[in-house]
Amino acid sequence: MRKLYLLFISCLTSCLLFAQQKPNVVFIYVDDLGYGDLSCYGTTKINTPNIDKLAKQGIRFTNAHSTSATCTPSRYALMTGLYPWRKAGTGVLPGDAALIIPTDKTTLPSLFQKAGYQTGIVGKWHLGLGDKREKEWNGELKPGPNEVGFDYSFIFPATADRVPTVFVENHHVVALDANDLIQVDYNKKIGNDPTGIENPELLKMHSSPDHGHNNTIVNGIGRIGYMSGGNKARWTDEEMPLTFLAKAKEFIDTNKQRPFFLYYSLTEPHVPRMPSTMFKGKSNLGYRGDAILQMDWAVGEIMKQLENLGLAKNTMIIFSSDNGPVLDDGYQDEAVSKLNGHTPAGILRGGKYSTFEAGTRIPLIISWPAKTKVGVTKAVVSQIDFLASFSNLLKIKTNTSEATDSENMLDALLGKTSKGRTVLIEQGTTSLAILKDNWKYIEPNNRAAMNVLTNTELGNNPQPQLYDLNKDLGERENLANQYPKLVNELAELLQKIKNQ
Ligand code: NG6
Ligand code: CA
Repeated sequence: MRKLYLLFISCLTSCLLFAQQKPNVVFIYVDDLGYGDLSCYGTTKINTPNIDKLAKQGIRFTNAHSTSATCTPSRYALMTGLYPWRKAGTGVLPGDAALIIPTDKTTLPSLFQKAGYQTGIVGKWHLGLGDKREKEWNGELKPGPNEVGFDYSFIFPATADRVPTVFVENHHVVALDANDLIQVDYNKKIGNDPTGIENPELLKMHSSPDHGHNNTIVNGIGRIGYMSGGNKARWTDEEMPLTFLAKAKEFIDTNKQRPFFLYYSLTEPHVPRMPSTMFKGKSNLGYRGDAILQMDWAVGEIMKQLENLGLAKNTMIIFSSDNGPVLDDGYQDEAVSKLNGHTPAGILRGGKYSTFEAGTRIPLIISWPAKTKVGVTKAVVSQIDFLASFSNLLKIKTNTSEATDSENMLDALLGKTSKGRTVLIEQGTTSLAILKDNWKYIEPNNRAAMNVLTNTELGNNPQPQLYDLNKDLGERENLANQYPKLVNELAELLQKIKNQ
């Protein structure tokens, strides 16, 4: 009897110990930040002291990737552990799209829920809401983040440049007025609100020629799509990051006694860039640079809060971006004219939308002072791997038919090994590439070589492309003709993975 009792006590102690060791996780996901946009990644034109501090106390990855060169597919992969190009309808979503994440499968947040965490999302969502496009914005918006694993959600539905420009907290638009109901339409003008195309004199920031972004004007900025009503609910761009930061901090504070997973998804430096007054003009690089400083400040505020609450040591902070950088993405915000020699993609070629490296090779920093080693790693990891890696860390098994593209990279993520993935697929806007042993093959593609609107090289070429990233990270010398065997091998492997 006594033996049984002792066994029980020792089990209990180890359970409690494990419970204590479970780290809180704050996943900070920023929007359109490039490989060369942070001072810890080498830029001398922007100073990001808070993110640099995070890098100093953790691991900084030089070969980390989002799955895709735009937002929705990268976020789809993060949530599901599946490559987005396997499923139609995972491209950049309109602001009234239906939810594209299945509600009956394991997702990254539901994994944390199963492990006893409180889970929350604050910030950009862009994975759809409800089960159809025609939505009752004034009612219960469901299914959404709360149905795929988040106990708490405070989001905006799509992008900052798409209507409706409102916050949604747990199924409901925040500050909705029953006498001023919201209507949204992506095909035709709705209601009487002025639009960028009809009333350019009302704009405080003009859209770039040919980009669109000239539908309903909200806060002096033309958006994509039309909305009417909800005037009290509409956000002010200058305030929005402060609102998100306050909500993120509130979530941390509410859950300080138990393990929590916070997905804090910032809009910076995505367009429209309209930073808070305290950051306007601070970077000397225009609003894009100012937005990056604002983002760095918000990261610092979260770090400070965790320290003040005594949670810093056992909280893992992950910092990353959903895709590469872009300068002119729709508004005349001086991102190009005030660039001042800054290179948002660092030495990489391409940018947002591109199959070249700058599309998906993004900054990734992981700091968990209690566990992670400190340093810089070349391990190849993808954001799609978080699901399998956390499944391993939290000891929560997923069904073998789920998250099948996600690989357990826990040791690499914690800096215990520099061995990452051997193979990775990169998704540009219209073509795929495969990375293996630092050789990169881009499949031939007849689509345009340039996104002329954004002035980005897309990486499309009717001929196969092969680059040796060990020697040529800038993808300048196409070696496909010199290594036809390797080209075939990689093309076949890509095909095989596509068919899996
Ligand atoms: C594009 C928008 C761009 C941006 C992007 C989504 C045009 C011409 N451009 O279609 O401004 O909103 O979608 O960005 O409409 S993402 O980071 O959310 O993928
Ligand atoms: Ca993005």
